[in-house]
Amino acid sequence: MAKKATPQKEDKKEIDLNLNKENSTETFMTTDQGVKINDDTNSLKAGERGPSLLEDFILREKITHFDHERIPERVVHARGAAAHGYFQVYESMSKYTKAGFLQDPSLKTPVFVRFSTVAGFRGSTDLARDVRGFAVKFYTEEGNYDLVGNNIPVFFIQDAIKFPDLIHAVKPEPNNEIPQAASAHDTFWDFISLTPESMHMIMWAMSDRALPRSYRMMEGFGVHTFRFINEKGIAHFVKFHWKPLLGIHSVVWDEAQKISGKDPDFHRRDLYEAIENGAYPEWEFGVQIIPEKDEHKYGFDLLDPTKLIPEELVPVQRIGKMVLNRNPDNFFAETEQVAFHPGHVVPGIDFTNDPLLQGRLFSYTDTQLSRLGSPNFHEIPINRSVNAVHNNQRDGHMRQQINKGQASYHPNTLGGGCPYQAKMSEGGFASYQERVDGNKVRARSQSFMDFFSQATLFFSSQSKPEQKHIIDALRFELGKVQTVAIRQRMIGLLAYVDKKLAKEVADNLGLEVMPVEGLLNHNFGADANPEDYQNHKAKQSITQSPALSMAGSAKSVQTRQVAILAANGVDGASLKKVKNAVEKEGGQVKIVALTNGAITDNKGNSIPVDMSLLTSASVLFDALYLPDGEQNNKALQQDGDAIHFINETYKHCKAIAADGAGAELLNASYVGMKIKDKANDNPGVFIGKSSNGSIVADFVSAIPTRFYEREEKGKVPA
Ligand code: HDD
Repeated sequence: MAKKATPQKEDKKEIDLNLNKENSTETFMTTDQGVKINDDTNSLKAGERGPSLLEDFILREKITHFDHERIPERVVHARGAAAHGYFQVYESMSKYTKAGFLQDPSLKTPVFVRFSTVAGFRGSTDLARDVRGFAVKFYTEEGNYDLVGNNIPVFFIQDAIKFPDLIHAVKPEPNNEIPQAASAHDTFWDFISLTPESMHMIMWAMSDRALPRSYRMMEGFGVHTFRFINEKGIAHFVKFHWKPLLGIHSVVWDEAQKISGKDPDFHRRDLYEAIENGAYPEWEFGVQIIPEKDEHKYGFDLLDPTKLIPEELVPVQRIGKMVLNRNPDNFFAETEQVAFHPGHVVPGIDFTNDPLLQGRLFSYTDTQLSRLGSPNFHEIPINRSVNAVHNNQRDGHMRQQINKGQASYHPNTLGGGCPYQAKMSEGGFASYQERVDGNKVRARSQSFMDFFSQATLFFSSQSKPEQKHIIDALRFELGKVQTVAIRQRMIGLLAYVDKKLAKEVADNLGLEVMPVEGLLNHNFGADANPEDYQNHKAKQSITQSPALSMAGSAKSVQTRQVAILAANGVDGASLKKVKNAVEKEGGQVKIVALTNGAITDNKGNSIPVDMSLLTSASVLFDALYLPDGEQNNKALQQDGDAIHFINETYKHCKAIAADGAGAELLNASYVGMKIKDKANDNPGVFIGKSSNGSIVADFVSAIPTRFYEREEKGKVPA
């Protein structure tokens, strides 16, 4: 069980941000120069019907500012949402690292966390099939530490030099900018089919991990192997994890596509509302620690970002907790302008030679220069360190700091030698002294040449429904690819992962499984001999890793959304009973009715409606309850949207309960046919009487569960 966090006393970052906050309440409107404005709605003109005058500084200022409001969006991870919070370590990690924020369990380190999709533009949908960014900025007393990770523990490529190619391939195609926020197109799969190292990541990206139910219900990973360094200078390798306390949950693909239409802000809204409602998202911080002597113990290279260390081999120690408890005040100022960088480290944490990480260490500052426009982006309030900044960097666009004194160089005497360099004992950062020896070569290590064994491990570790979803995702994605040769090459690659998987995808595409010709030729320099770079499928010490499956994840009703379909005449007691039971467990209930406004129950009481069938959809909920009442159920039976709502809830394998006459409404839907089918045991469908309590507890505990068994019983028309 997670340990309880102590209440927050003082958040240094919040205090720091407050210095820049503006509040217009009870104030006069002014120009940017502070001059009070008398008329903000009419421009200055030569006569009421005459031309506007250049002299109108109020008009010019307002329009000029507007004209320059936009900045370039992030080249990747453009769409995201963020929140403030804090991190607290459970016990001192001094044995492994001297990082100050990992020493003292009573210390709360402020954090700002941004979640994102990768491929879509800023205005794209949250529910794209995509990797999710999980970037954490720790405002530590020793400066900013950024853990810029994803919700998937591995990556597509082994070397940063291929990153622009990967991203060009996945982004909308350059001739017509189609498709938006989707990998299901020719250029992506063309690149992937020529990049066998991506196959492990592809298994993850085609799994339901790429369709999170909520940012609050996904894991985070630092991906690369990093180093912890303790006070004595002793290093350990470390992999970072974030474990969500609500468990890991996903939606299904059909649902994701529909959410994208019904509420493209689904994840953003979910995060924002959870925090506004005081249901603060929480993750435990996990580490896998590997002594340096074990560097070559695992049959794969710790520097290879397409590999993970199975938790069954090196357990994840949960060493602290992160709580997100405050929404940003201003999306642009905070969420948009925050600048993360894997190179923002503090003493006690250092890099490894992972060639993907090494390239990232260049890219992030570089991209901020074009995105935020100045080397002074560290002075933007959301980015500035809570530890004071003193150095000889000077000037540049939009400089905020007013550096005093004559000397802006080091060494100096005129400034008294200040600012001083800090000894390691005074907290100065000194890079880990790793011995490195080698020829200067443009090459990849032979130890990276195992492209498939962990892809196979991942696929074999999935539950049956999870495997089915991967197969369906590949059928969908490759089915959207127009070039048959690309589909064929992909089938060939999939056969290296799992023959049955390849066959099932091939059958759907009307193709045969055939070996890939010249599989690896494309991955090396023009003069390289492909024979030197053949895949060696390494023997794995395990064939199953249950931690890779979401099937056994913790399930909590907290913050889950339940729809109650109701109309006039609803049995008020039946409605209230389930509403109260759901809310008692921390779930939320919305009354969905034929129209907005209010409905009247069987006792004449008015019940406010939360959403009409027009403005809601089953895909926005986790479960459905049909309360008792003759009149209301008759009215709903006549409504096609109500029937569709039920069918779709069933199709997406969610819990459904029907109380008393609610069963008649259920019978009028497709589910009715399933109920009559004696061979079907109707998992997740609860029919009975709420008055004797028979269905309430079963339904409530089923809310976070998906009953994927239903998918084996044929497709639901919805
Ligand atoms: Fe990256 C943004 C995560 C590889 C170059 N990356 C970015 C963000 C996340 C990641 C979460 C969004 C940060 C935010 O919310 O502002 N990136 C990763 C992970 C990778 C990875 C986990 C592999 C393990 N990235 C990667 C490579 C390169 C980049 C190999 C370039 C060589 N990433 C960038 C970038 C971005 C970025 C272009 C775009 C916006 C930004 O940095 O601030 O520099």
